[in-house]
Amino acid sequence: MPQKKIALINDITGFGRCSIAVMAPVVSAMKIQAVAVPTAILSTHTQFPEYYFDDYTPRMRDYIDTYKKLDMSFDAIATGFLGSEEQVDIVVDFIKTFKKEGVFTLVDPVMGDYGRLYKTYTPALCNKMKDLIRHADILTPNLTELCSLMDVDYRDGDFSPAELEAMCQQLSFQGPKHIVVTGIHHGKQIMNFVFSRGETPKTIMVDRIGGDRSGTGDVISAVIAGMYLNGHGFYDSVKRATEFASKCISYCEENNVPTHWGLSVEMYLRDLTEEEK
Ligand code: PXL
Repeated sequence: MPQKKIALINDITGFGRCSIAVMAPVVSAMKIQAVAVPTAILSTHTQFPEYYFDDYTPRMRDYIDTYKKLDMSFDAIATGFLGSEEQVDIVVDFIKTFKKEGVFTLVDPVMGDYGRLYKTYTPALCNKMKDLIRHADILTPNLTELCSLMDVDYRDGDFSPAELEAMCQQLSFQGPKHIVVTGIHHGKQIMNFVFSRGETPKTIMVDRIGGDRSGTGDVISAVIAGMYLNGHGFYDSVKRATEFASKCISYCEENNVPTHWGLSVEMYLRDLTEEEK
């Protein structure tokens, strides 16, 4: 079987293990070739008190043009952190060009966390993210992002399964067949709400270990994309992703890794490599 390729449309951040810096090694461990399509270049991510942010929007069209001219193909497309409204149009154009039969798109509508939007995400950019939803097969919002996409007031974890299902249902009508709402606080546990159109939703509970860690969503999206691309079902993909993230988080807690340094995925990448049958 030829190796599969995934286009990672996301930022490149030097320090902090988020986005492409953490997603590329994760999918590589799953024997998938990662192709970086940068949306911005940062020295550290935006949770640090200081960061250098270089919006890559003006150069993205030329960058992507070479892939068009080379008639390049991808097996999957995963989008994440976006730096400007114009970028959403560029990403939609990328998907329209490269999403051929059998290619799936995972959209992580990165916008915020704990009820707060990230500093670079203006209300206009969040609004524009709604355009991207229509092109997603898989959507991986956290609760903050789900509320923002649905124009619902954020409440920390306090949504019933019926409310979550109704919101996912509405989003699913717009495009994505599979949705996982990640990181919902549920007492001492974290709930991940797994929705697939036409099926009864399921939840995956994991123990809450220490505080929330930046980059967790990126690791989870990468494992889901890799698993799904390797032929696993959506629920199994999410389960594997949450288990892997939990293992990395435990390591970080035990070793006092600061919460904004991202997950120490390097310690467990080998767990993701499946042997040939
Ligand atoms: O992990 C989400 C993320 C991605 N990229 C950048 C970020 C963040 C979260 O803060 O700042 C640049």
